[in-house]
Amino acid sequence: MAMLLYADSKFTSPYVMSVFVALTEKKLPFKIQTVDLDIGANNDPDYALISLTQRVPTLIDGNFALSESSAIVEYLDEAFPDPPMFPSDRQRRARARQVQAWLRSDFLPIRLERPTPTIFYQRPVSTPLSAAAQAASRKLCAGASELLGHGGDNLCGDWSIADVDLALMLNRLIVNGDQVPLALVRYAKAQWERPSVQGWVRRERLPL
Ligand SMILES: N[C@@H](CCC(=O)N[C@@H](CS)C(=O)NCC(=O)O)C(=O)O
Repeated sequence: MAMLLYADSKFTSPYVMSVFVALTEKKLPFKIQTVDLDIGANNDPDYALISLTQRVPTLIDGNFALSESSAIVEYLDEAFPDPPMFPSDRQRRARARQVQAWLRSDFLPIRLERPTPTIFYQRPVSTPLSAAAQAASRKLCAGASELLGHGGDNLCGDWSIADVDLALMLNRLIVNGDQVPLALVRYAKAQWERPSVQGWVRRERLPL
């Protein structure tokens, strides 16, 4: 039976994107059910019965419902190991998970001032970054440059889902014309060309 992915109706959630990419990479059959976050449909009692967090993404696999994007991707990776979403080497895998957790728990000023509709609806903003967002941007670029200092195409050797998450965060800055080192721009661009990522980027979207 096809799995069901609950997604935001405008397809701008970076967390839904991460799960979409994992399902697509693994060529798993799945359907998408949209939830209109603009009207708070995620707080409807019916959705709360399905989604413990009342957020998207939530994945339904048979009678099992799971929220939190990184938990979903790890679940998929254990249930359907091929192709893997994380490096096989333990320390590289830990690094990929660290990056995922870091991107989800930090960089709030960037997320607020450079929201994902600026990427997926190609509507860059002209407001300069606040001092807090500039500091977050410096931290992000320093960390990403350090992680990619090996000169390879991916964060942790082989491609992993953390590359998608990092490219998304960098693109928040890049598409809005904020300063990002050229090596990171090239990295984000290459990651963005991945067919599974393009499958999300090119989705038909409702008007903003
Ligand atoms: N940590 C969660 C974050 C999920 C999240 O923040 N989803 C947003 C959309 S991007 C949402 O559902 N917002 C609605 C709300 O919180 O009311 C994950 O990784 O899945």
